Amino acid sequence: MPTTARAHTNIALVKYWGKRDPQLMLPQTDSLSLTLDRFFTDTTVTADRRLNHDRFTINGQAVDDKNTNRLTAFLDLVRQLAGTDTRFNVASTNHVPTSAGLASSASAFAALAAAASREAGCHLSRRELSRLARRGSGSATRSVYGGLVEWHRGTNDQTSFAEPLMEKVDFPLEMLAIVIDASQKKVSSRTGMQLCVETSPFYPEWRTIVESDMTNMKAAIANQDINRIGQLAQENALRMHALTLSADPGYTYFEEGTMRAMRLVDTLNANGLHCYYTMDAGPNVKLIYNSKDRQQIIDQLAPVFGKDKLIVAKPGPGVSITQL
Ligand code: 2P0
Repeated sequence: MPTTARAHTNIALVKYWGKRDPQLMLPQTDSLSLTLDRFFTDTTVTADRRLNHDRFTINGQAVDDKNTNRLTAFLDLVRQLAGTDTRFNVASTNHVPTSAGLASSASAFAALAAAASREAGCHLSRRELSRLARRGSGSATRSVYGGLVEWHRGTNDQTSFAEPLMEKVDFPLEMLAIVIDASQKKVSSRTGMQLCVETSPFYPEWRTIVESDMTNMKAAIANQDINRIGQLAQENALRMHALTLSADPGYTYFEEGTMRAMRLVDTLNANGLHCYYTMDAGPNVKLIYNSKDRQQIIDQLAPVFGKDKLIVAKPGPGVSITQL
């Protein structure tokens, strides 16, 4: 019987940017994110004893050799857990608004971890699932849970997992993605973060900054203080991006449109319409604001970026086994 899981992507408010152990996928720092309702992956896994290698499709297309190797290595971990050598047929569909460039390995590996482990006969706890998803992609560790989620960096495979801070977000925190460029990113997160760890003179400082950002962000969440959450997320994102600028060779994920969005948000803020920005390993900008201000913010952004480039997302749920 096939098993299907659905997982939603997440956007970090305190970013994960660097590994301490690339083999075990242990991060350098803790991180904290918001799982979103709007972007998700459905993955169906079918154990098939007749196969002599795993087979993968994403949105109906066969995946290339590099990704096949990465996905097979992940399924090897699942087989190890389950004590089986069965091969799997994996069909994954990303539900992301057309060519938004926001597809994420977070939802992909969280859904694959859930569907494959269940199909292999393992009934993992959510903590075990979070640890397993981590081995596929760091940010997937957090997508096991809904709402506001903390990933403890831990010191080994057992202790590096995510936990929910607030699974059901009961205050009006919202995000809006401005799609600046939907094409493939030029420097992958994996390569980019490793370069920063190895070459940015500011990297040691980043570790210290994240410690205080985690403390301050958790306090802001406890106070349901959306402006403070936004301010902290914006500062944290800028400092993460300062690592890319200060790497050797230095580079940036920002494009002209990214800068335009940042400046516009600064102006809105100065005029009393509170919203804050965060960027990940790409040029797209995500705004953080109180949902009551959504329409006013859209009215200001739409003439500059186009209404079809603005995607509103609310807090979303954790991973689940689904029947399609
Ligand atoms: C994050 N990002 O915390 C950070 C902020 C992007 C910027 O996690 O190498 O795809 O698979 O662990 O998780 C993107 O990196 O990287 C990411 P791997 P991943 O969300």
